[in-house]
Amino acid sequence: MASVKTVVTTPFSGQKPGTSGLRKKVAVFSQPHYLENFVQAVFDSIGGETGGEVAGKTLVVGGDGRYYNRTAIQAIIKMAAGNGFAKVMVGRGGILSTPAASCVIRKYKTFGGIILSASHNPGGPTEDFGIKYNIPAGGPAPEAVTEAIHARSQVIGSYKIVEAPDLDLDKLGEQRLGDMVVQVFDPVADYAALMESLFDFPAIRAAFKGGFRMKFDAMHAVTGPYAVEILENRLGAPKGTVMNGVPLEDFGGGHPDPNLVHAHDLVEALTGDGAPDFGAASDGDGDRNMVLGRDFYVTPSDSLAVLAANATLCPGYAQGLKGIARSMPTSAAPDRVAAKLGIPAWETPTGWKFFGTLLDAGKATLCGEESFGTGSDHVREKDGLWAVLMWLNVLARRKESVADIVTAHWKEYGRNVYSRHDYEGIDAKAADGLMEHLRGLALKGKRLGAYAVAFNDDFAYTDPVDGSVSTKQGIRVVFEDGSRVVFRLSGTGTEGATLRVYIERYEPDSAKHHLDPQTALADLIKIARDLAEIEARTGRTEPTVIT
Ligand code: G16
Repeated sequence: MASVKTVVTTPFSGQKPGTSGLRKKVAVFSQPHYLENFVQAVFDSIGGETGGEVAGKTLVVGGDGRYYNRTAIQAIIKMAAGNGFAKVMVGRGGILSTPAASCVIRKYKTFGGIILSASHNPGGPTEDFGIKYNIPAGGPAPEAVTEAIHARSQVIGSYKIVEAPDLDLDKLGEQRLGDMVVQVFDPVADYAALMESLFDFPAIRAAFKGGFRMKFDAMHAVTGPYAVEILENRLGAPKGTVMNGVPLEDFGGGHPDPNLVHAHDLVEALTGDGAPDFGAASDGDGDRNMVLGRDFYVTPSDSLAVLAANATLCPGYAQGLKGIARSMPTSAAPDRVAAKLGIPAWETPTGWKFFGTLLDAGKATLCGEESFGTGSDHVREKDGLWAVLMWLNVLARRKESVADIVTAHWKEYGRNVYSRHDYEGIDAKAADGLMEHLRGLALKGKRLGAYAVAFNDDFAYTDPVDGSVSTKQGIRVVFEDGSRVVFRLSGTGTEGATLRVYIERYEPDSAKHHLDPQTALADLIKIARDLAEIEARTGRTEPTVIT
């Protein structure tokens, strides 16, 4: 029996999980006791009254491979042993994409898992690190759990850890740490098998054989090994289909965020006559996706709507959908598909954790967010490669281009013209002041430019399954014709504040569907800037990123 050491510690302020776990600079995480305090707060919170409920249980651990991943994993394994877990399952090399972690937690019915990632934020010694706990259903811990973890972190006085040499994370198979088993497993195999059970692999294989071409940009992040195995090895896409496929601790110095700005290699590859038919990228931890056709960008909101409308072409969804869920700032394009299919459309706050109860209760099958997240009830996280495979399945069966499929969709349903403007790294006080100012406005019945305001509010949500209430989830200004502007502060940044402005207008006239969204939305963009006094309050005249 290895000896369990109880280490005396004192609380750190600010160990409060945000939209998706605790995200801080590496310098913050690598202070003595910082990571350990948070992990002990997790174990205490999920361990019941006495903390003893983790005894004998299995925990999944893995991360996106960023700098500090291996150090954190060694500490977590030793703490799991110190707290009485029977087994830790860790992805080889410490690698485990967020959706693959959810898959493994569910498949092996573990007592949840700990995922190390700061998602799309840059990695490296001076960059970001993150940690979150996922519950046994496979999804991110709901707010009640994250609040309990935060509360515990503020009163913590000690943590338990086994003193032992580091484990070999690169050797598949079982090792022992005292009484606990450490199983190093192939992080790709279970996930790849799940994908194969959902999608028409023979049809996709035939498309590649027939000359269909794609590029997948793994952005030097976690999806590289998954994409190579699934796209190149199992589906027969030519070698080199996966770009930037080797996970690096600093993501090659890039920003692993699959959008038009950061996935520039991919955007370039998909431009021009000789470009491939299809392009896709995923983020640091593999849960986000961006989808492109040749010279054509698909917004995440449209992507969810198109996938929902075509879902029955995929074997895993051939029975139809139970419902579609989207986050509030996501466009209403998926709602139009739900209405046509006669199934419910759900509107939740931003954050994948809010979809969990709907998926568990069988109220929704597909869900998605404007922030490049799409997924289904196959796991309880958004899933980048899953979305790419679903698109491949639809393309292989419909044998049309991405642009033709999306424009035909707009023709049938009308287009929800949509854009998001991000103002990154603004002063946190100025950002809070701006939100307070918006909260105080009474706009109902007023005219702003050509638009009459139907209502404005701060979005609040009552979960239809468990009744939990979440308030202050974003300011909405909704106009009589259904157009709207939405304002919220990002919950995932680590420096200053990021203001997100979401702009949407419904366009039924297909003669106008080709217009650039920035042009089509110009008057609403101006209304949003004026209303929030963005320039006066933040000093910014233009957004940092437009998607
Ligand atoms: C996380 C959540 C997403 C959410 C996004 C919003 O994404 O998992 O569900 O939509 O944050 O980010 P923000 O609060 O910055 O707008 P990820 O990919 O960072 O885990």
